[in-house]
Amino acid sequence: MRTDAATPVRLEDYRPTDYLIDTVSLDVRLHATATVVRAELGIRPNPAGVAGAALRLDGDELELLSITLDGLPLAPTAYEISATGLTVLSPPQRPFRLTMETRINPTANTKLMGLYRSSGVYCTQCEAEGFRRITYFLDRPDVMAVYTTRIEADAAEAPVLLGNGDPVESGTLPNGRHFAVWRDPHPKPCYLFALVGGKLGRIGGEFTTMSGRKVELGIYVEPGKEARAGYALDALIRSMRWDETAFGCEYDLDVFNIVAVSDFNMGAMENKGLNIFNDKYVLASPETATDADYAAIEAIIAHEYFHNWTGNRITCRDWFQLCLKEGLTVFRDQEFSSDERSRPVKRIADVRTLRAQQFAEDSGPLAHPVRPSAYREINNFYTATVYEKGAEVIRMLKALLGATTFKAGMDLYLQRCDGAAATIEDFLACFAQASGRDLSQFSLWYRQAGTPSVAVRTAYDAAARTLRLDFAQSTPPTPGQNDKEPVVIPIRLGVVSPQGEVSPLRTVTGETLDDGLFVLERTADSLTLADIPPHSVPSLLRGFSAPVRLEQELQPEDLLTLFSRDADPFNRWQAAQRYAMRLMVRAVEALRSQSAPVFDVAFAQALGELLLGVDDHAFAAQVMALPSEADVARELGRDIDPDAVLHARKALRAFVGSQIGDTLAATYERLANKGPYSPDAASAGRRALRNATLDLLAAGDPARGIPLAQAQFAAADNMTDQIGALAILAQHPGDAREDALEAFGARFAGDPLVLDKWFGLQAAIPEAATLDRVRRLMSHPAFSLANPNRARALVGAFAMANMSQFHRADGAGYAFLADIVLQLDGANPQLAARLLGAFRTWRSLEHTRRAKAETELRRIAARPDLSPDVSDIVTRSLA
Ligand code: 0A1
Ligand code: ZN
Repeated sequence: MRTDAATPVRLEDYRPTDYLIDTVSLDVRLHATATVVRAELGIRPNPAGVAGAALRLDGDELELLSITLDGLPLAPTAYEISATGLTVLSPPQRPFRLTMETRINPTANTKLMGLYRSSGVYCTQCEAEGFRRITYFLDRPDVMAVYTTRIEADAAEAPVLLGNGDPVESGTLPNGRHFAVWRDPHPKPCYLFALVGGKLGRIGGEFTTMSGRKVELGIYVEPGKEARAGYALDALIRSMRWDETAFGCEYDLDVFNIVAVSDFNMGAMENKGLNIFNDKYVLASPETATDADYAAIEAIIAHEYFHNWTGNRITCRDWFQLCLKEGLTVFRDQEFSSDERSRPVKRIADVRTLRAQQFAEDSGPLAHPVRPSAYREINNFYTATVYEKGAEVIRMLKALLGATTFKAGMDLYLQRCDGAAATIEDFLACFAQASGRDLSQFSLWYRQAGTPSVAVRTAYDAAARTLRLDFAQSTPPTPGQNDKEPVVIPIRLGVVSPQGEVSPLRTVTGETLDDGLFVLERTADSLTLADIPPHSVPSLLRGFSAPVRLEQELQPEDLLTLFSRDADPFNRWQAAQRYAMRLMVRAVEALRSQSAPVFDVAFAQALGELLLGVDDHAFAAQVMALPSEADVARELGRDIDPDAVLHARKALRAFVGSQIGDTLAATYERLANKGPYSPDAASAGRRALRNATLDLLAAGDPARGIPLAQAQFAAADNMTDQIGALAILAQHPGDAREDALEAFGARFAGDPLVLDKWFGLQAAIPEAATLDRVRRLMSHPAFSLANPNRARALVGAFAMANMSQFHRADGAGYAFLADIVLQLDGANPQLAARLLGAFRTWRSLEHTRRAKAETELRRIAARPDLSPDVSDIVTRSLA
C-alpha cells in the first residue's frame, strides 16, 4: 500500500532523474501465484541529474529475491527497501548493469495494475504507475529504454505469448513449458510495456504501409469469440490508412497486436505494438452489439492506434503533460470518426459528451485545468477535462490558425519531438513557429480550469441595417483558482436572415470576416456587422467552436428560425435543444410551485416538420433526443430538485409525443428495416431515428407505443433494435417491461457484455423501487463487483445515469454508493474512486439532498486506510 497520499506531486518541482535506464532485458516466468521476473537494467548517470546521488527505484508489492550489480551480489548494506521502492545507496558513476529478481502474485492482483490474470489470461497494465508492480524501476515517462522481453510459461496454460515490438525467438522447454522473446527497438517509457500469456483465439490481417512495410495484424480474443473481432480488425486497417493520409503517420514495426481481456479498469491501452483492450471495445456482432458499440469500437481502436505517434513516438515528460498525448489523440480519433461517418452528427455527439462529462466536472469540486499543476493520485486525472477538453483546445488551435498552418505545426511537432518525452510548451512552440504567432494567451486554456461563459447582447439598427454584437467573457472560480484571466475564444458565426445566409459577413469598417471567425480575446469586445436585413438572427459558436457556455437571449421565433434555416447543422440542433431546455426549465419552476407545466405547440410542430422532410436520419435522431436530466440540472446550476427535473422532462416528452403522434408513428413505419443488418453510419442513423420516434410515441401515447415496442423487441434481428425496444419498455412499469426483461436476461445469460446492457437499463429506471432492484441484481449469478465492466454497468449506471434515484431525497442512493466504494476500495481503488466521482455535483443540489450527500462523503473520509485514489477524490469533493 502506498503511503504518500498526503504529499502532492507538483509540476513546478519537476527535475530530471539522476540516472537513466537505456536498456531493459526482462525474463518473466509466468506462474499463477508466483511469477518470477528477472530484470537486467542498463543504467548510467544522467548528465542532467545530480552527480553521486543515490538511485531510488520505485516498487510496489514486490518481493525481492536477488540483486546484483555488474554481476556481483549487492551487499545488504548497499541498498534499502521500503514499501514504495528500493534505493541503491552509492551507485557507480559510470554505466552499470543492475540485475534484480522479484516475485509477484498475478492472481492476487485485484487492482488490475501491473501483471494480473483476467479469466485465466496473464496480462499487464502499466499506465500510469503499474510497471513498478512488476519490477523495481524509475517508473516515470521521461526514462526511455529499449526493451527485450523473454516470456516463459506452461505451454498448455499459456500457448500464446505476446510482447512489445517484434517476435525474435520462441521454443519449447522441458516440463511442458515454452518461451517467446520479443524485442522492441523503439525506446519507450515503462508505462508502454506490456506482455500477455494465455489461451486465446486469433484473427489476423495484413497492412502495407505507405513506404511498403508489410505489417502483420493480430486480434486476440477469448477462444470461440473470433468471429466477433472482425469489425475491430476492419477499424484497425481503416485507422492505419487514415493516419497516413491525414497526418502522414506511418506504422513502425512488423507486427501490431491487439488483445481483448474481460477485466480492465479503463477502455484500452496503447502499449507499443501490443494494445490491450477491454473486450467491450473489441467484440461485436449484430446480435450482441449496438450501433453505438460499433461506433465506440471504431473510435477506441483508432484512438489506441493513433497513440503510436501521439503518445508513443512522442511521449510525455511527466504526468502533468498527460493532455499532450490524450487531448491530441482524442482530437485525432474524433477527426477520424468524422471522416468515416457524418461530421456534424459526430460533432453533436462529442459535444453532448463534453457537456455531460467535462462541463459537469468543471463546475464542481473536482474541477482542474487541462494540464493540472499538482496531483495526489495520477490515476484520478484520466478525466474528461484532460481528454475531452484537451481535444477541444486542439480544435480551437486549428480554428485559430487555419487548417494549413495547423498542419504545418503538426508536421513540425511530429518531426521535432519524435523520440522525445515532451511538454505542452514543446507542442505549442511548434505551432507558434509555424504560424509566427504568440500563443502565450492561448496557453491559458491549459492552465486555467472552469468553463468560460460568453454573454452576448445584440442590437439591430434598422435605419443603418447594422447588427451590433457585444461579447463579454468570464470564467468562474474553481478550486485553488479564484481569479481568472480572459482566454482566447474563437467564435464562428453567421447571420440567418429571412432570405437565408448573409454572406460574406462584413463589418461596418469594411473588413470581411474570414470564415465567419470572430476571436474574443479581451474581457469584452464588440463587432458591428453591415448590411444585415431586418429580422435576422445571429448564429453564434457554430460547430461549437469553443468549449464555453453561450448566454444569448433568443426568443422562440429566433430559435425556430435557426432550427429550420441555419446553414450550420450543429446550431440547428443546438436551437432545438435550447428551445427544449427553455421549456423544461420553466416546467421545473412550475412543478416546484405546484402548478402544471405549459409547453409550446410550436416546438412540437417544428420537430414534426423535421421528420416529414427528413433526409439525415442520424441528425434527426440527435434532435429528437431532448436534453437529458443532467443537462437540465446543469442549466439550473443550483438548488436542484432531481424529481422536479425528471418530471419536467417526462412531461415535455409526453407532450411532444402526443402532439405529433401520427407523424412519429408514420416515420417509425417508413424507417422499417429492409435487408440484413449492417453497422454502417447511414443504416445506424436510420435505426437511431426509428428508435427515437418510437420512444417519443410511447412517451406520449403508451397504448400505441408499448405494443409496437413489444413487437420490435420480439422480432429484432440485431441488438440495436432489441435493446432500443427494451429501453422503451423499461420506462413504462408493468408486465410488458418485466416479461421483456426476463426474456432478455434468459436469452443472454451466458454473455456478460450483453448482460451489462441489461444491468444498466434496469439500474437507470427512474422509479423508487430501482435501488432494491439494483441490490437484488448484485446477487445475480452473472454479477461480480470485482469485474469493472459489471460494476460500472450496474452500480455506475445507477449512480451516473439515474439522477432521480441516485439523488433520492432520503439519501439511500448515497448510502448505497458509499458502501460499495468502501467495499471495493481495498480490492480495486481505481474503480472505487471512479464510482465515487458520481458525487461530483453534490453541492448543486437542494439543501436536504446536499446534507445527505455530505454525510456519506464524510463517512467515507473518516475511514482509516483509504487508498490514495479514494482519499484524493473524497478530500477534494469535500474541500
Ligand atoms: N492511455 C489509455 C488510457 C488508460 C489509462 C490508464 C489505464 O490504467 C488502468 C488504462 C488505460 C488511453 O488513453 O486509451
Ligand atoms: Zn488515450
